[in-house]
Amino acid sequence: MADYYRGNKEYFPGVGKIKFEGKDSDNDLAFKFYDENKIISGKTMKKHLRFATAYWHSFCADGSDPFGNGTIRHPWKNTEEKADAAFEFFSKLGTPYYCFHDIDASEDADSIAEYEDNYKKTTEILLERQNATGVKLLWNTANVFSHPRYMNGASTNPDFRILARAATQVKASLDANVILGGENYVFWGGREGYSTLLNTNMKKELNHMAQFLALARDYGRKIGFKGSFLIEPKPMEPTKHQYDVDSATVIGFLKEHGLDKDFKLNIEANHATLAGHSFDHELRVCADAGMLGSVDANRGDPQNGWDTDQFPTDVYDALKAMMVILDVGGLGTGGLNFDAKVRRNSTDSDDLFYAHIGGMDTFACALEIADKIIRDGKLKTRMDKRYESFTFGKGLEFEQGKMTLENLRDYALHDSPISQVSGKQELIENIMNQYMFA
Ligand code: XLS
Ligand code: CA
Ligand code: CA
Repeated sequence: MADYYRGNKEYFPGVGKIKFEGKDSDNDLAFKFYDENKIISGKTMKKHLRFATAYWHSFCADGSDPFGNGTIRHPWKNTEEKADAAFEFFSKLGTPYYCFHDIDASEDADSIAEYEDNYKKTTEILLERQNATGVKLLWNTANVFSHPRYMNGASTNPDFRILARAATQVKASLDANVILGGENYVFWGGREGYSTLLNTNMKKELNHMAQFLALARDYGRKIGFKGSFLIEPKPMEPTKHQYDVDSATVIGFLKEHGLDKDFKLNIEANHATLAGHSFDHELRVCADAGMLGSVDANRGDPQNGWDTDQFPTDVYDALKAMMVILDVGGLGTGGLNFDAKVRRNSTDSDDLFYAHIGGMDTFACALEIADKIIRDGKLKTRMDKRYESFTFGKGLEFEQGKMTLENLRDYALHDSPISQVSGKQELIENIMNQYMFA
């Protein structure tokens, strides 16, 4: 029996199960670093990394861009064939999870009844294939940004009728999620924002968004959704200004509206770049707030100001991300989703495999190195030392809230002359390289 799923037809015939062969292998269709069974600090790589494949980029997108038609022709013709191709791919590659938008997997329709009916049938199709392969749903979401009706937003639309229409998609997506055993549910507000404040009541729109999210939460909990609701920040594109700019903005919004108990964040590396932050900055902000939910591991391009959704290949960047993830005890019910697409001119079907293999190997390397750095504890010792003055005496009293501003002034007045303390950045960066290339 083949160790991968095949429906009525095989969609990736030249490719078998992708196996781990180690760094000296010259088999392009093998993992060089990702060994799913390898134990890293008591847990397999598979359990640490919780990789997911994205339905939309891999099985829907065709390479088209604003200047040209699609270059990639998919052989699947309907919902069932697409699901067969997707699960064949997941099971050959070995990503234990997948993610989808309602209308990636299911056919859209103007009639709500037809849309819901399609989605119910699609859910059965997906469930069958989940059961056949053991591949699980990391998250799904509703695409309430592509259809022209959402041109002014979904939950922040100035027209209540559109907001209600968006609710039908979110409700149906939560229904599907619960049937499929989804571990999270995502909101990405691509058109929740504005293009000019001259026609926008921002306060009203933000209150509507919060109210809408609260209703989605209440409905989800009512039907038995136990996972995390996730908000995915992005500062712009397609909207000029998106309300969920970055982690700090989203966390403030969730707290202001009392949503921080049920909602966490889904951090995308590419969106961090667009927000003018680093990937590890965005992760760290969430981690420190106890709100790191999941990760879209695709990167942007430092020279482009748009969302290139490329597969991650930069081990240094992935390493800094994994250091944050391991530091907070792992991804929990989240995962590393490749919300990434092959380039427009990568037109062979095996390119999709190379892309994912590269991304998975990149994070496998990052995991091993991050684990070593954390276990060695050298960087942690250095960091702790930097803050040593808060561990005793007046520094400790300050941290414990026992000092007033006058106390601080009096302490400073009687303190001995202050000597400079170096941050040692260059040395630390050298140590990082030593770990990477040891
Ligand atoms: C777009 C977003 C989107 C979300 C899911 O930039 O990354 O794909 O992840 O709607
Ligand atoms: Ca993106
Ligand atoms: Ca994303």
